[in-house]
Amino acid sequence: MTELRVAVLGVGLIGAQHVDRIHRRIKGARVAVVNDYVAEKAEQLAAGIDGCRAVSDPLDAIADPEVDAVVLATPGPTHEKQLLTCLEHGKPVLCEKPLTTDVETSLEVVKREAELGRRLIQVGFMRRFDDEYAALRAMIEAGELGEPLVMHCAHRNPAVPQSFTSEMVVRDSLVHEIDVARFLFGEEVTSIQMVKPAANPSAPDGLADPQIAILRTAGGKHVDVELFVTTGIAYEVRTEVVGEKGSAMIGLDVNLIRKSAPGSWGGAVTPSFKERFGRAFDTEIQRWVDAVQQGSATGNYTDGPGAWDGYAATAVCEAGVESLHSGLPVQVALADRTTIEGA
Ligand code: ISE
Repeated sequence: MTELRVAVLGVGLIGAQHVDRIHRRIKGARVAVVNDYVAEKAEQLAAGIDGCRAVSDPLDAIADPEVDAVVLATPGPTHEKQLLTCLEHGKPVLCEKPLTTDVETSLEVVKREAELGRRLIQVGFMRRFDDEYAALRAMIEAGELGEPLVMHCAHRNPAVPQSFTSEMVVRDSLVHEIDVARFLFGEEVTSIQMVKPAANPSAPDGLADPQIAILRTAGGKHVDVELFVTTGIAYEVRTEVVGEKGSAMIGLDVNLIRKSAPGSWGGAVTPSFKERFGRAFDTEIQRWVDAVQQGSATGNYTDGPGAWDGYAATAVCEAGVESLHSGLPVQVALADRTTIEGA
C-alpha cells in the first residue's frame, strides 16, 4: 500500500501536534501539504519536513490531486465550506471538533455525506481512543455494571486563553463530555441545563467559571459535569459511571505515587490535554489512516465518530448555550437519523 498523502489544514496548537505525530509516529501516511491563515507558520513547518509543501488556500489544498486525505484543525466557522469541499472531491477527512458551529450547517453536512453513500467524515473526539474510556465502555457493554444509570464528570483545565468566553466552556470543553455520554451510554442526549455557581474570583472578569451541566438521555439517564477551566492546578478529566451492579471511575491520574517529604505523599499532575490524551490522539490518527487505506474496498473511510456524532454534539452544545443564558433546561430535538442515512 502506498503512503497516504495528508494535508493538515490549520497548524495552530492541535494542528501542529498532528503534523508532528503524522511525521514521526504514524505508519502509512506522510504530511504532504500544510496550510494556515498565518502563511509563515505553514511555510516554516513545511520547510522542516521532506516532501511537504505549504499551500495558501485551504480549498486548493483539499482539491490538490497530490492530496489523498485531509486533517481539519482550522477554526470552527470555516469547517462547513471545507467539509463540503472534501465531500465534493471525495477526500476522506478527520475534522477536529466542532463539525460546524451551528445545527443547520452540521445537519447539511450529514445529509450531503449520506447522499454520497460513502463515509468520508470522521470527527476528532479523541477520548473514544483513550485506553481508560475504551475500558470503561467495554465494561459497560459486557454488562459488568448492570444497567448504567448515572454519570458524574469533572473537566478541569489549569488555565484557558484570555479570549475564552462562557459559551466556549460549553462549545469547546463540555462538548467532550457530551460525546462521552453518547459514547458510554449509547443514547442521544435529550435535554441540557447549565448552572452557574459563584464564579472563581481568579477567573477573568465576565467568565462564568465554574459551570455545572446537567444532561438527560433518551433513556432517562442522568449525567452531571463540573466544568472549571481556571483552576490554576492541572488538567483533570474524570468520569464515573454508576450502574445497577456497581460503579467505575477513570481519570484519577494514579501513576507513580511517592513520599516526597516527611508527612506528605503524592505524584505528578497532568499539565494539559497533550499529556492526558497524547496516546489517544496517536491511536485515533493511526486507526483513521488505516481505515482510509482500506476505504475504497469498504466505502467507509472512517474508524470512529462520524458526521452524525458531530451534528448531535453541536445540537446539544447549542441547547447548552441557550440554557447558559436562560438558566432553564432546554430540550434537544435531533433530526431522524434513519430517514437521513437510509439505515
Ligand atoms: C480544548 O479545546 C480541548 O479540546 C480540551 O480537550 C479541553 O479540555 C479544553 O477545555 C478545550 O478548550
